[in-house]
Amino acid sequence: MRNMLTLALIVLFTVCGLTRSAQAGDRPNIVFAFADDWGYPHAGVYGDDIVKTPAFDRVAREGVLFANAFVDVPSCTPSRGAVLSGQQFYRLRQAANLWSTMPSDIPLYTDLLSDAGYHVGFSRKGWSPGKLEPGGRKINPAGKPYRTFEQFLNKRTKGQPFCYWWGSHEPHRPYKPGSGRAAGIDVDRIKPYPCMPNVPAVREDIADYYGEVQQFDDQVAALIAQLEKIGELDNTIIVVSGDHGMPFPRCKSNLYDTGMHVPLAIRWGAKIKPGRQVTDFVNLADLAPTFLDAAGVKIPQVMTARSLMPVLTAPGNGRIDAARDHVIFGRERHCVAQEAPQTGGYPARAVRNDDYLYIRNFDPDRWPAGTPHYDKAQRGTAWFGDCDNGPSKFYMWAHRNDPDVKPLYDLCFAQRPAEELYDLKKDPDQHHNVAADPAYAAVRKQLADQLMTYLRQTDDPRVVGGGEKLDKYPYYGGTPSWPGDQAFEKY
Ligand SMILES: [Ca+2]
Repeated sequence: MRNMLTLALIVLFTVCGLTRSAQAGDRPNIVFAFADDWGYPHAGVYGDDIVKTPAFDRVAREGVLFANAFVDVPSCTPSRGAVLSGQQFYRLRQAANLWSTMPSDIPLYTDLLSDAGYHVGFSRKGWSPGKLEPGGRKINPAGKPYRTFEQFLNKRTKGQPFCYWWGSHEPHRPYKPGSGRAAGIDVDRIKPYPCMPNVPAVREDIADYYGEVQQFDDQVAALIAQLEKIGELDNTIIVVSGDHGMPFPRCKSNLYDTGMHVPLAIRWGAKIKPGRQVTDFVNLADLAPTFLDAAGVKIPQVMTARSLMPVLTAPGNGRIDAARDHVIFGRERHCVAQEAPQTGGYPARAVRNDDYLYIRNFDPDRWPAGTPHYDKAQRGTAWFGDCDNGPSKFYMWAHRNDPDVKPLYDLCFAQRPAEELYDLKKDPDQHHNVAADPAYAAVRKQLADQLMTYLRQTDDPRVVGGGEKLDKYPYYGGTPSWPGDQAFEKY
């Protein structure tokens, strides 16, 4: 009899798409604080002793810190689309690109949680930039818009679990020159990633970026304070991360760690043992099935990402799940920045594990940062349109023929071969491509096979056919363009 009752309950919860943890009053809230262009390792808890991130550090200290979190795409719209859909970006049709649309038939965790009774909303930058209408959606994929967290909270019914997306505008460009220094950033101690020249113009630019990272962190602190005030802190899954790396040359819109590797910390009251540090490889698309799993909502089969729940609830440190030993990611169109009349982006995919980064560039005739040409009447449409305009880019252009700068300029802006392979133990900065070195032939083949097998299994149109469509979808935004000769005078 008891067995029959148990069976009946299992059937009941299965029919409702719910598991035991999803019973009324037992479901966690979700607060996702998502920075715009915040790269690894720019947080105190990761050892950066220049930028101050006490709120992020607290989430890590009271929860779990991830050493190997990567975005799915180093570009705002598709990175956010992958997080929301739990799918590889190349399966999202138009939404694989920047300034696109999100087709309404793609399931998103936000909609599924809303259907399951959650109060769902966002403030500031949600799924963006893009247009809703062409995809047939009425509201932002991140939920209904609210000006503040408090206004969002005021609209929930008593006892209703909530799912909130705080999309900061920081540290996206433009920056107010000198704002980092004014915020107390120690400019002279800044060490740029080695792909950029270590000169005052670049350090000042990074200081301004750091200043905005601190502004984002202040916002995270305010979210935590609000949760404490309403007594929901310990029943809330707080996730803090960024949508891709910093908006600097060879960073944002690139498949190197400088574009893909992001901070990630998650706090969830007593459910996560405090102070844990894990090395499991995470693709931020994993957040969608994680949130559904935590809420007891069935994970749609189309989701290619995997729930992090086993990693979150395990007690240990280091590598929790042996299968989480790599991530696969890529990019398509960031801006419309190739030689006209090419309307596509820079199609590429990659696999990253503990030891290697292997990148497959599908069309090496294209330009990874966009065309260097800027004369509209001649050939180009946008001058390095995939790299945000700013002092570091301007400095490198102004000094591109200097012997010290030329090799770095080429790393950032020159064309790249079809295959890139980096030996991370010897070359953590990923500057020395060994794909053509016979000593690495076996490794190169093993990684290429692993990547291609996965892309085929997950119906990547660049591999199974139809990839040219990704070049032709409408682009609804603008592209950084030639700023005029006067922009370089001070460098
Ligand atoms: Ca962004």
